[in-house]
Amino acid sequence: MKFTKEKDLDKVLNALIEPYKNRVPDVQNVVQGMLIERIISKEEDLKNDHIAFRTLGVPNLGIESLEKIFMYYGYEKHDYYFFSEKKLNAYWYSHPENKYPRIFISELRVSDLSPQTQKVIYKYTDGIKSDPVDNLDLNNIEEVSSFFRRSLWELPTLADYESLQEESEYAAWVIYNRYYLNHFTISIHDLPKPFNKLEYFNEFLKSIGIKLNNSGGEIKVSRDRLLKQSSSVAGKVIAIFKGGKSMKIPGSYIEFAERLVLPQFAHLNKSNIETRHRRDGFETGNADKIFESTYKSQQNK
Ligand code: OOG
Ligand code: NI
Repeated sequence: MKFTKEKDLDKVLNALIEPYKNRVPDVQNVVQGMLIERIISKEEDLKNDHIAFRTLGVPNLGIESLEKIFMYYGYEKHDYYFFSEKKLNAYWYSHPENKYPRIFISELRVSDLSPQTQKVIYKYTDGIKSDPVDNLDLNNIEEVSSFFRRSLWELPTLADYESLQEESEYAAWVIYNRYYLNHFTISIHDLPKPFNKLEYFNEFLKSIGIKLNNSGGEIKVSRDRLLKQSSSVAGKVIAIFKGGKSMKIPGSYIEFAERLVLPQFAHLNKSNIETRHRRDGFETGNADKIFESTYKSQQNK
């Protein structure tokens, strides 16, 4: 049973990554660059630290709905994070089999927004009368895979998209991009020296033309200094709105993470270091800035 579920999880994760790669040309640029520079010898050498999704905190949707899919495939739920200014909640998840990426799911605290913005969001979500994940057959991989691409609400109008963007860029992102993968994350610490340090890796990224999110500095560092993260600025995708108007809007991005060895394992030999010896989880201060990878302030800089 366990084995079947893991095979299913492999398929679901693949089905998420494929459309993501098509939407984010930077993925190919980074992979090609790493191959040319011989940082990796094949694409499969890349380790995916985590993937992330965004959702709307309204009845029948939100974290509580989306997480059910991953928990069904064996993921376990961990810490809660709160972002007061951006009005978001988030949790992270991990799989006991650590070849699987961690998952970070955030949701917009819709009831904290202005009545006008809430009205725009509810215009799209009011029709959702039951949790769509409850209506999914989680044993049916095709059904689960297509769920992430399927729209749960009507195509937004450009006017609604722009009005959401005024108050919450996150809201605007979700209303158009839905459950498309927001980012995957290249794990840096196991790469060959000197690319295993984010300071150095970022210089490599910039040398191949990757634009980095510099909100709070290019490298976001956790309070314990053991989790370092950086991310690309999301490239634009062509959005076609209801009524046929189109505009280029921020799509998805790539993240890069370096997890340092915990102090209590500092004495271990490099060859004996496993995932459990490194800093796990996430960090509110880092995440708060990483969200901005899809924000105008980063896009237009
Ligand atoms: C997620 C931002 C936070 C992290 O690793 O802390 C994050 C998002 O942009 O949806 O990815
Ligand atoms: Ni992330």
